[in-house]
Amino acid sequence: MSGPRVVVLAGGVGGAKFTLGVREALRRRDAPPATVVVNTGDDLWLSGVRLQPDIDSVTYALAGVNDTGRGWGRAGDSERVNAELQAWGAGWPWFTLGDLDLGTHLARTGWLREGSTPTQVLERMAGRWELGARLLPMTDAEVDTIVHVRDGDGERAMHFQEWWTRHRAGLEPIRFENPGIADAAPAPGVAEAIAAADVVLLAPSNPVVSIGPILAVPGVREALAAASAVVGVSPIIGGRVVRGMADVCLAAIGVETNTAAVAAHYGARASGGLLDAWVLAEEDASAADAVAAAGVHPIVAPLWMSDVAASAALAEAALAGA
Ligand code: FO1
Repeated sequence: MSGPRVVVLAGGVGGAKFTLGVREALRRRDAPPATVVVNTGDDLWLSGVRLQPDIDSVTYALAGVNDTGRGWGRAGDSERVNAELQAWGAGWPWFTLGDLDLGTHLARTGWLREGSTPTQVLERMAGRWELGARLLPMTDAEVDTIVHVRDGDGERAMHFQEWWTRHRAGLEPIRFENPGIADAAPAPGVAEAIAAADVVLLAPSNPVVSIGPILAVPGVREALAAASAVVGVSPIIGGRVVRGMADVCLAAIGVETNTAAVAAHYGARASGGLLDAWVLAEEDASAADAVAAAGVHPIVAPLWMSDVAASAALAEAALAGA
């Protein structure tokens, strides 16, 4: 096999779709499979089981068993156990645990309880399918994302999943934090893969709650500085977020919802930031000059990942930029 060694930093639905495209693009080049470093800030304990939504979204998508309509969980899932949990008053009434999905959470939780690390559990789970990529959690530490929201004159804190799935991001966030992350280490293989990569791709995932936690793991930024090239893909198309709540998250950290502002948030490598190049949507082509002025090479490309072919074309554009 020849071709570039690629690492993708990913989270959520955007990360999963983009990873499918990267796998396809690398297959065409006969390049080695990508290493995908996945956000674990979305993880939570619920009804005694450990959920890893972003890891599951990427795994299910690569395995071809994901629910493409909802964007999370397993295709064709049922909710019998969920109904029973609700009858017991267990879990969260606004949060659905599919039956097949629960099988994943039970298996994972059992292995964690038996002493396996999240990295070892993910390796075991990924071995069930021919995923065509190596998946790594960003860290083995539990660093679930907590959102601090305004509450009257004060503030209160809640898990990211409650803020998103219960309140649909409707409570104004003041800040996001991942308690314990300052003492966390990258999962085994993460820093090594990034430092050895020919190109690291930042998926068009939420810059604050998906890519943000990965970058906050001590050692990840240092590893990125050693990578040959770092190319980011804009999560903004035509001045809007494609889905999810990145606009609300960006506002909370003082970043405008436009592609040049997000590129500036990541920063140019030449001035202590991360990026060598930034892939932005054709709809935002007028922002290319601002991106270039910030020291980042702009690449204008179609950004809608409507199917695997479109995702692969986007991945090709990002790889070409490196
Ligand atoms: N999102 C929802 O909007 N409602 C749900 O009930 C829900 C359940 C759920 C269960 C397992 C899982 O892996 C993901 C789930 N999601 C649900 C998606 C999730 O909240 C977020 O979209 C991601 O964490 C953001 O990337």
